[in-house]
Amino acid sequence: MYPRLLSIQDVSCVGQCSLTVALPVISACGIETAVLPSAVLSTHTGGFHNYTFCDLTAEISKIEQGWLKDGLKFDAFYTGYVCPAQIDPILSVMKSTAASGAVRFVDPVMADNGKMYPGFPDDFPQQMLRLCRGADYLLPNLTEAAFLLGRTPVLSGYDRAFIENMVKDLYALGVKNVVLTGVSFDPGQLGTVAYDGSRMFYDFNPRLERISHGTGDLYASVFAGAILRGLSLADSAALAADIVCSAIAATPDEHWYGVAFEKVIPELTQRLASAAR
Ligand code: PXL
Repeated sequence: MYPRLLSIQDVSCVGQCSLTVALPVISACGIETAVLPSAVLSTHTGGFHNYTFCDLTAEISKIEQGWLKDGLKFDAFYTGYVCPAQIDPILSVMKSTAASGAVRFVDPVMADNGKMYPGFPDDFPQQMLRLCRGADYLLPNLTEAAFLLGRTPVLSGYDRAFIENMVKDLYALGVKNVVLTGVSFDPGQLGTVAYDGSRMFYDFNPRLERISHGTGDLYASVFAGAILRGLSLADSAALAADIVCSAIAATPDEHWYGVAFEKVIPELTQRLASAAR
């Protein structure tokens, strides 16, 4: 099968996040990547101060109708940064255009470092939860995971039991696999835990001391591409983390607004090719 994925998130014209990462990265994984832009911003909201915002909610159902008339179907969906009013129209698109057995990746992009992103209302996690239920792969960071569960984020000082309970509670929301990012038991290491309902897979890398916007989007894009290329949950999570680390290391200091993922696309394609052998 040659899968076609639909990525639903914003276009931040400058800033290396969301669709400007997903489209090249998932395409480089050898997966046909279609896009449904949720909004167009001049830049992302993480550090730029003059961003414009054009909400494309009204376009979603028109686009859906066009696709239905053309008989288009998708084998996979990957949702990221979306607006609160878009949850229902997006659920409708995923229902009406899903090919049989379509896989859903949900990155509940809304918060980081204990705080909601600018412009999202406090009740957004309850809305986002509706998109998360039924996901094949749910990829929250620690802050998003806490908000989805209606809890106060705990960003340090936790132990394995705390993390594993949280991952099991996320799983119980009605998802098939959970990949929790931003987990750290040791200040020098940062990693993820993936859970398929029976096993927990930890993956850690040395923590790179840089604030990097768009790393979650790069992680989710590589992860989705790797899963669709047939890699296992644990291998996809580990590959995504390795690519994010390489991209951060390849990013010049003055390039504060995103990660220079372009430089690591050759590494990504080589890793996928050797995994297929
Ligand atoms: O990387 C997540 C993201 C996506 N889209 C927009 C954002 C952010 C994070 O700040 O602002 C518009």
